[in-house]
Amino acid sequence: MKIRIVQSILADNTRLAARTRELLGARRVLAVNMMSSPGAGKTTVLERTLPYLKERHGLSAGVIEGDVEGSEDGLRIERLGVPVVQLNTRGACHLDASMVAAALEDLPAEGLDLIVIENVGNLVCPAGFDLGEDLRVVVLSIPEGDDKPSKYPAIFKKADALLINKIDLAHHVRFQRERVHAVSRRLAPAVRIMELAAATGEGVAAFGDYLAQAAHAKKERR
Ligand SMILES: Nc1nc2c(ncn2[C@@H]2O[C@H](COP(=O)(O)OP(=O)(O)O)[C@@H](O)[C@H]2O)c(=O)[nH]1
Ligand SMILES: [Mg+2]
Repeated sequence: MKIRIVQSILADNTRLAARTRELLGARRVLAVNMMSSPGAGKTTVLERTLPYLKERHGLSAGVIEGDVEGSEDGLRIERLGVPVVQLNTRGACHLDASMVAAALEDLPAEGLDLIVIENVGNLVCPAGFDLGEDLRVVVLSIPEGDDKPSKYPAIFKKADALLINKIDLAHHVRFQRERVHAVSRRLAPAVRIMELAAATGEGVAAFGDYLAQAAHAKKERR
């Protein structure tokens, strides 16, 4: 019985995610699902990257913030002048497609080139839920340790891009970057790995350019 219930929820999720993909496909808006453990730097990456996308590439973003409670991250994004919807899952450790579909109704239907969904901080639960995104970006920060891709393979396996954040702390923490590169490439051979320090801005342009290229590619898709 329990298994049937789980299957029906997942089937529903897949259907809703497909609908979102269709909607954003018609609008030619790129959707990005950003995942990491709590504190890896997702919001800081957005605070740096969204202004860069606007200034360098003329691209406008909207953001969906997923948190268990609170609106701190939503307020951080709002301060950038970027349209944002804050979701509270009240205990759930991931966003699902129905939450994202509801949040989309509160973002402008016109004028956005991309939508970034900041998932609930967790390296396990978000891996199982398609939100209708085009790109999955996983952020791993140096202080979390270089063993995370081997210990939480599911999320790294589905990553289109891996951001290794907080490289400014590399001298203080034992972290073998080569190990992370090797394991994540074994899990996801096509993954694009970028190293950055969102706090200082180092490497942010490369990630911004990567998103800009994907957003332009979606616009030109027939
Ligand atoms: N040293 C350092 N700290 C960072 C960097 N990026 C984010 N942080 C800090 O890490 C903490 C968590 O960042 P936040 O963006 O809120 O992470 P999130 O929970 O993944 O959204 C904050 O104190 C940030 O200032 C970085 O590149 N270097
Ligand atoms: Mg955050």
